[in-house]
Amino acid sequence: MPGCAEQSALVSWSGRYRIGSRAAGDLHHQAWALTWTSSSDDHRAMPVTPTPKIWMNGTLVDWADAKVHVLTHSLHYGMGVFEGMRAYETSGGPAIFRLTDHMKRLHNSAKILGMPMPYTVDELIAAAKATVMTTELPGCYVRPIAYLGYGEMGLNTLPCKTDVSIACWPWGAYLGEDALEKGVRMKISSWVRHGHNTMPPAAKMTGSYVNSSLAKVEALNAGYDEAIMLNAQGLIAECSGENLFVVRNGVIVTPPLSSGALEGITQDSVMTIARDLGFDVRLSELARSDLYIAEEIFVCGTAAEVGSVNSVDDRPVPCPGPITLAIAAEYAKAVRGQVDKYKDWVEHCS
Ligand code: PPE
Repeated sequence: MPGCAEQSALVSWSGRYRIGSRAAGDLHHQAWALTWTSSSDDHRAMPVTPTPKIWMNGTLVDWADAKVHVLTHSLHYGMGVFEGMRAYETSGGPAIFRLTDHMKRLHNSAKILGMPMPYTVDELIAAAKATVMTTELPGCYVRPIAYLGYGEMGLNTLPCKTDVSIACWPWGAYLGEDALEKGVRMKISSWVRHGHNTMPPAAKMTGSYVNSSLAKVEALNAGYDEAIMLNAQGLIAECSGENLFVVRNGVIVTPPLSSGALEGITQDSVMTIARDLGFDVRLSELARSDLYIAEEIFVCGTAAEVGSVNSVDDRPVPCPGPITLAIAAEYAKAVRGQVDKYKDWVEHCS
């Protein structure tokens, strides 16, 4: 405030927030204005680029017309389920990696939440392929979402109707272009991964991602790239948007669903690839100290693909590790239909 030097200083906090002036003399309210200064030129931004059509409840509508009402039930109460898939360029045109498995998981997520699904897995597969084809892009990110629509309010979801849409857009490297070679800086989050009796981690549901976003933003504001989340027992669950793998004594270990991890489709692909490459792979509990003394750590997910970790809580991790690089190279070929034994994972759109 002008004329109130003590209270007028703008304080930069972690270089990302600016804390504005406190109302002069108003010691009761201490109204600090907190202004988010991040902008879309931030390298961590993941902007959406429009494509021609979005599939909504059985119809391909123009991107600009794919709208919902502000009283859409899921917007208020967070009950929705979604998937993230990638369509890759292959010699046979665009193909969605493990499309059937993603749509089965979408159905399972809805079943866990007790949400009726108005479309079968096969109908959703056909819809996803048709939507990708409208983009005329060689590859893109594909986002199906099922949510409770307009017409009912209140916590009783039984009378609600499920709406489904599928959108596609080009989406770049989720953890940065050099995530594999240079690795990402990880921070153990102060936010605890939700438990099986709060928000079941087996369901990929919209509301759960509040937990992930809290962790992600905390990590970014502290100068890290990504967060590792512990479960209520203090064991490693996963990252805000990826599964985590740790190499110790030559063995590759990743936390299971029971530790609070999503049963990642990339995680499953990576386990198969790693075994086929001759590595010993286990689904097992991990403690944070396993991370600090790991030989290699990598993360994986549909959006992130395979990325290296270069440190956890400022303890350096050897990076990029040879096992990580070998798996990442095979994964990059598999998703593009270049590895015969994984060709069933590559589901062509035309
Ligand atoms: N854990 C979490 C919490 C998660 O969100 C993902 C995917 C995974 C693990 C890996 O799952 P899978 O894609 O089946 O291998 N996260 C999706 C959403 C990212 C987003 O920001 O939105 C993704 O990678 O598409």
